[in-house]
Amino acid sequence: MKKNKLNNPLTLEQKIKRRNFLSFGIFGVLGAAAYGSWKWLYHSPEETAGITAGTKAPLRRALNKTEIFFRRLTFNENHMVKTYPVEMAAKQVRHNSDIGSEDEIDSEQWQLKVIRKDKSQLNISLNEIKKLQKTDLVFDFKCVEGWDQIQHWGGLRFRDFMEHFGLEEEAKPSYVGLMTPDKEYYVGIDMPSAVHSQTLLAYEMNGNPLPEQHGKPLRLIIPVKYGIKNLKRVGTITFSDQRPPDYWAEQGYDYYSGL
Ligand SMILES: Nc1nc2c(c(=O)[nH]1)N[C@H]1C(S)=C(S)[C@@H](COP(=O)(O)O)O[C@H]1N2
Ligand SMILES: [Mo]
Repeated sequence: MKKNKLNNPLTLEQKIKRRNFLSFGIFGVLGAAAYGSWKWLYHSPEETAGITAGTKAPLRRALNKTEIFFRRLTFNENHMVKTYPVEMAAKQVRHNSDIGSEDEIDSEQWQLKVIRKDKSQLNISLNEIKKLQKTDLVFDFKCVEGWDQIQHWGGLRFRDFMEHFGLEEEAKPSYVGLMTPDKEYYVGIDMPSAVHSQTLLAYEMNGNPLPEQHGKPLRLIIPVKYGIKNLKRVGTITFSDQRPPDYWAEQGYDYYSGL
């Protein structure tokens, strides 16, 4: 006992007290820091309205950085979505919501509006699009609601569309925005996914013109993304470095919605 005391001047009880003091002290400091950070986040401004579901700006910045990190890690322009023999495509094609594409439409009257970088507008008819090289694609279409189906679509590759209509300057911004003619449904697509070689401006399903409920006369088919991004009945296409408005992202769904 005596020897012990000489080696270590603190008694066991004193040691425990000191440890307790230290642990509670650290606990308190960390707790205060956590509370401070929460308060800071709580009082920091909301993110820009109308693009995503509405969180705090600093949190959204962090989420966006995380997203870009994983996109760089996983997205590869040379990576192709699996395709299937045409016989495997569904004859009874599943149908989902029709926001912005429920009314009847005359394909002859319809025109695709493209807003160029200099704000000038291109008006493109369906016939002009149909004259160009058609690409057929049979792939597994996936809806976030939990269904998928092998489907056969045909149309103009988005990248061929960009090239044919001289949209080189427009390919530089980070995003493409697509909207229905009535502006009721709209999506934002990151440029690498838009110019992916399996992304189509589709005007055919199972070799026939698109039926009303599948996006007549022209829809986006983007196999690297979930169904929500496959906008039916394209009216207007825009280009920007800021994220274009996105219908489901505004409801809290993932903006990127990639597979
Ligand atoms: N204009 C428009 N496009 C849309 C939608 C919509 O409601 N309106 N729904 C999306 C969703 S959630 C899915 S799963 C697919 C479904 O396409 P389909 O009806 O051809 O199966 O379209 C997408 N494109
Ligand atoms: Mo969907």
